Amino acid sequence: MIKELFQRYPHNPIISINDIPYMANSVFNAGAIKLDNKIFLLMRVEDRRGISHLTLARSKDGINDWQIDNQPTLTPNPDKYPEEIWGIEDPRVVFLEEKRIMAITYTAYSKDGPLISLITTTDFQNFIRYGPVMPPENKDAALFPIRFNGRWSMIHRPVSYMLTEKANIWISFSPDLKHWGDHQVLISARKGSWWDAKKIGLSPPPLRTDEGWLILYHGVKTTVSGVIYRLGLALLDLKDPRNLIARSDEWVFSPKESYETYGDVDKIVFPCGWIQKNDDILLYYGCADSCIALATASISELLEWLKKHNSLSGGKQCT
Ligand code: BMA
Repeated sequence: MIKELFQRYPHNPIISINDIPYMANSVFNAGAIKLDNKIFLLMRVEDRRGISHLTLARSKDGINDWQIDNQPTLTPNPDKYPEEIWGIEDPRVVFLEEKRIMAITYTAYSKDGPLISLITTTDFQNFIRYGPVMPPENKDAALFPIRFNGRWSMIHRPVSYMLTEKANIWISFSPDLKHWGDHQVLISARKGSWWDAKKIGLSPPPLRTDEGWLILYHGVKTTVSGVIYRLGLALLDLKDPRNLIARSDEWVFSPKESYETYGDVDKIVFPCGWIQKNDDILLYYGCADSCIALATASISELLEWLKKHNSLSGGKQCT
């Protein structure tokens, strides 16, 4: 059998609703970060009303013995932040090296649609809320850990239904994390029967490698039996992330196991976090909007594969 690039942990899922110490509907899409030699997952938990909040889990090896908070870590605060009325979802956690703080970008589900909000913290106990940083409709945002020519940079995914049926990945810049500009399209959704036609969005935050910023993104294909969320790879220039160096033609990970194909929303793999351990990565992904699973991959193998499957090279560009 041909070896897949991502290997599923054999005892998946690693966290499901029965592990949550209070009543809720589902636990899925989690941001991930390593702190004080522990791996932290900031998990999206959907309550039984349908409103999501974020709850922290921690483990020494990032695989077993997850200690989960007895109560939500971050709850929507619609009194002060009305855009959080229908919940907070899908966090991406990035350590900002120069400030030595964690930046959490997440979806706030407002009455005008989903938008991007930002929170910073050093300890997951005290939080500084920046409020909305991108207006609706927008999702799937993460910061880069460093500045580029003095400016912070964020990848995100706005949606416009005016002229295009597609939703593309964008990149923007800010001097202070609060005010964002110089917006431009970074990666476009493909068309027709492609696995990433229709909608694409950043999955975990960009990962720095010797060859560039490694991007894992989700692509949505619409079929008569519903949507399929799969994952593909891209690479951005280390010094100027506006330059797309490579983009995979094929997907690299797709729903296959029963916990990925059946749940509140079928056929979804949705990572919001990954942790680097030397050449390996631990990828944490939401499955069918119902539980959290783990897959591993080798960074050098991903980069090697991406070179061979780069749809931007050799005139193979096909949309
Ligand atoms: C996306 C996001 C994710 C969700 C996925 C599948 O738009 O809202 O939170 O996992 O849809 O339902």
